[in-house]
Amino acid sequence: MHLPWKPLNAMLVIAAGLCAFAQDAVADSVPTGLPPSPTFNITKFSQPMPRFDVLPRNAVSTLVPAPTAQSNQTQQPVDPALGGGSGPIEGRPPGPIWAHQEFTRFPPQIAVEVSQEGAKVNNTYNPGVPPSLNSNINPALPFHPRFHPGLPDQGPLAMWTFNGTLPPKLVIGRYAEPILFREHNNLPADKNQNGGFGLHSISTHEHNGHHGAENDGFTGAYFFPNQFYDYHWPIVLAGWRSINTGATDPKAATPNDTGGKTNVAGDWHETMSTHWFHDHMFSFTSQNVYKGMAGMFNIYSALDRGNEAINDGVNLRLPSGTSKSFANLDYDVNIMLADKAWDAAGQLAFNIFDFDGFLGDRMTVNLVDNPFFEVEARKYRFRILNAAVSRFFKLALSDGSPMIQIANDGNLLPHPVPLTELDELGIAERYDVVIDFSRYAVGSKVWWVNLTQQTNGKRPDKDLSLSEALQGSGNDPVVGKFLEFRIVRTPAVADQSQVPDPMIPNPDLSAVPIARTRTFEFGSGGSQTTLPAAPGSQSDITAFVGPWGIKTDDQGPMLDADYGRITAAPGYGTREVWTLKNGGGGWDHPIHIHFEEGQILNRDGDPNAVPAWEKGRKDVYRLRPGGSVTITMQFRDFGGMFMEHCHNTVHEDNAMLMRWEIDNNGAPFLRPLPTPIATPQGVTFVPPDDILPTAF
Ligand SMILES: [Cu+2]
Repeated sequence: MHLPWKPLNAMLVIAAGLCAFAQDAVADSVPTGLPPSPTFNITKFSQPMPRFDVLPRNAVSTLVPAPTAQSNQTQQPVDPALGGGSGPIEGRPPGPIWAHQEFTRFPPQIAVEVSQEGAKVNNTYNPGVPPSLNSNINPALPFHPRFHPGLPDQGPLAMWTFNGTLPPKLVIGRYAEPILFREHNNLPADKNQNGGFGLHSISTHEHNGHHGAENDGFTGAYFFPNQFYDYHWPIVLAGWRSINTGATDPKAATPNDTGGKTNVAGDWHETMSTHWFHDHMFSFTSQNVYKGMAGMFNIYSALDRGNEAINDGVNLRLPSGTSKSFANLDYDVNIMLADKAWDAAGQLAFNIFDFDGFLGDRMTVNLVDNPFFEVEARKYRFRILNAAVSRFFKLALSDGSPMIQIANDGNLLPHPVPLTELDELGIAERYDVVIDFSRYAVGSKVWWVNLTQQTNGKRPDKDLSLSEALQGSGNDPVVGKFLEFRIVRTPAVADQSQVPDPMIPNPDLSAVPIARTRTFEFGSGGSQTTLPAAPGSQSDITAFVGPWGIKTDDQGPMLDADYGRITAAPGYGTREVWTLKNGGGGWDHPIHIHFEEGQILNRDGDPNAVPAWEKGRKDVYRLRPGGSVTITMQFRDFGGMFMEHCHNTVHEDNAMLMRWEIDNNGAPFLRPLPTPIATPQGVTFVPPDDILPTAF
């Protein structure tokens, strides 16, 4: 409360009278804790599902000012609502520690420039496909920021998105083509202008980019209205410093523009495909992501190039299309699942009082309510993202027929897995599946059904059978059919796609010695050891108090988040084994570890308990009630500070998050790294306020 930009916890927000919902009006309505979202008489499957809005890929020369390795500290006046005075135009922390690592080696080749702002009409929608492949949506018509044509437009304070518009945004990238992602913060300078929830300071995480920490959206490296932040995404294969350094392995390659490919350094077993990016503001991630700060990022490679016709012995030829050398979206569809709620005026609503988690009572796909999607009678790939705050989804087709899971999180699996019901999809997890619609008659319909009933933010109640879910659940309106596939025609061009086996085997770490083992227990009853602190001091800014916490290596209390605390510091280049334990209480926690992809060695100590769809690389590990997951990772290529946290974002915000960093025992990363303290007038650095005994 001492600084106008200090993150406020919900209790302080109540005290300040900022909340849109009087607490006594929250009459325990299931599942939202809010009055039920009024239907406005809209019906399911009465509007088309929009494909994502593809962000322009511009020349780097279009960026003014030009991007720089170190943060651009050119001064500008600061709005009085942010304390006045002057401050830097770029919110990235200054100096060499937060300079883009390997900026000269991997100079940006593509600029993607976005603005975080309030909802407005989209007049430049680019779905990347013709209307025939987008349920006949005419992209030339204004696209309104609304969940359904029968609902009002979202106001600029209710919804904050990339470029302020819908549909959600898609970035197209490929290996060896570094992207400079410049994000402008055009949110209101007055933090109270938030429609009842959300915070105007932001930090965008490219989940799970293998980039330097300065580009990871560190929770404490946030920036303010009227500033920008340059994120440098080099898009390199992990291991590029030590494996295949001569770029001679033909499977480690990137698609060129003419149907061929160019070799790149690194381990092809680390090739990634389906990412997303989202806000990571300290203690406000749940509210900001719910408000719309989320997009997806498809990464293309010679293995997964997004062209199903090129037969070069490397290309896996997954469903996509044929017209472009790479990144055909015709039959490769991004899907963002999120439950939402709205108030009596139809404006997005959020319950900031429930620290167990927040659930909506309306299902959205690509941020519209229960839509339909027209498909051809052929194979499609769907990249399914769970972008909910606290909800798990379990998907089946309404006729009980199979899907083929080909990827988990960002990574193609070693082998495709046919499934009639997918596993529960935890928050932030991604499952890529292939559905073959050629088995259906033209004119027929089939639906995606959510089988998971959830009425509490802690965890799912239960998974229903398909027949039960098709009846719906009186307790949970998000159970049941949520997307209608309409099989509208046979394809004009024969389906040339394949689902090959094998796809991408795991990297072989067996020759890398295990340097350390660590244990992290996730549970309730968190406490904060660095508070109370003097007003305006480091811990007062970096630490938070909430019911959730993490206990490390069985030492001390279950600790609340403090991004000034170093919890773990694996040595650069080393391999470690981490066990993630559920602290009990029947909760489930989807745990996200930034930067490095992990392999699950066992569940609950049993290597045979790892299901086939979890046998690839992962970045989110669902613990399941009472369970544990043991994983292995290698820490390499870049340095800096990263995070590990629950991706039930309400748990993350209150305060189940910790900082780890890669220890190089000296330059260029320093030991330990100083903590950035963000203010609109500039970022300063302070030493860590706490280092756990087993960190280094
Ligand atoms: Cu959790």
